[in-house]
Amino acid sequence: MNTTTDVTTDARADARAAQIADEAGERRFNELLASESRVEPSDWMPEGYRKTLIRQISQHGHSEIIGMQPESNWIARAPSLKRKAILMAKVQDEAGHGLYLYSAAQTLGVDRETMFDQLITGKAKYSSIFNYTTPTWADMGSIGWLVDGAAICNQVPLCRVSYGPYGRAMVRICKEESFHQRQGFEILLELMRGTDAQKEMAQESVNRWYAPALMMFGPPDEDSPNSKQSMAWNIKRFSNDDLRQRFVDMLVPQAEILGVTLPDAALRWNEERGHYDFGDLDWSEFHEVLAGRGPANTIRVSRRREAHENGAWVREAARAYADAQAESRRGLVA
Ligand code: FAQ
Repeated sequence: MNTTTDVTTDARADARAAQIADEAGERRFNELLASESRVEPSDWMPEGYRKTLIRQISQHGHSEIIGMQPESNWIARAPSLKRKAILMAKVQDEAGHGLYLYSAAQTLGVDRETMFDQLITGKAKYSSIFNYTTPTWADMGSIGWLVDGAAICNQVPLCRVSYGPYGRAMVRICKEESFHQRQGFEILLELMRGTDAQKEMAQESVNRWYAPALMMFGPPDEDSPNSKQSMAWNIKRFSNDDLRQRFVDMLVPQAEILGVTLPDAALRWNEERGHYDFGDLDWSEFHEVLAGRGPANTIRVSRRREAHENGAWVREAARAYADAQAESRRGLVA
């Protein structure tokens, strides 16, 4: 009996079978991408694809969760009961978006505790925009109009992302984001139809949010290390600069209706290109914010950490309840 030879032969056969399965999986994966079909959790996928999706979806989920903070700052101070109810509903929607996104990321094999941990220890990124403060009521208008507006431009193409659970989550998220954008526009419109002080408040807020909103699309294409591969995998459908251009083209006529001035002296229609030209952004500010040195990075992460710690008893209770339910189901089966 030659056990060593048998084991080696078995290992070789297993490796060969795994290789054949990988080759077939890769062929099918490439076919799915070529035919604009969805890749589902049970399908074979390259490790890099899986990691890229986990990175992007979890960052996106974290952005929704951290993005609740700048607006929740105004729930208790909203100028009327109607505004308070609308703002509460919007912030709740953002919590919901975070949960859909975390669920989509979980289908790729990362658990929620790991994602939460990365967020509260400052290891995970979330959108730069939520590190800016909201000192005035008009900021609720600017967040809706500019931040949700940028989010829609970026996220409508994500409804066609190649990964099924992410694309399906995005369909619902985008419907809610477009409502959010309109409510922000309406806040600013009402302020711009108000007193001089209200008009000034709206303009001052737009002045602060405009450039950071343009930076939400990420660095210029030549400095975007992930774009090329993400576009080849049908994760990103347009480059950062293309989406930024679309956003500016969308904003200019809306700013005219509002009567606000976009704070960019270089902004003008370019007949030849069929687009608006706009000025350079201060990318050093973007990198400062990403490095944790934005106006509100510290407070955003520490608030989230506090909320997570304060919610420990809820997680414990939910776990105990789930265990009791499972136990009673086992009792019924036995
Ligand atoms: N902030 O190579 P790229 C919302 C990072 S949700 C922070 O171009 P990629 C709803 C990037 O992660 C807003 N980091 O990267 C709402 C990468 O770093 P890494 C969030 C940024 O992934 C509204 C590095 O720079 N939306 O607003 C940012 O191909 C109102 C190099 O960049 C999404 O997440 C940034 N702005 O493209 C909630 C949409 N930009 O990871 C409340 C999905 C870039 O290699 C109130 N995400 N970085 O260490 C995406 O489309 C993409 O991930 C991009 C970045 C476009 C954000």
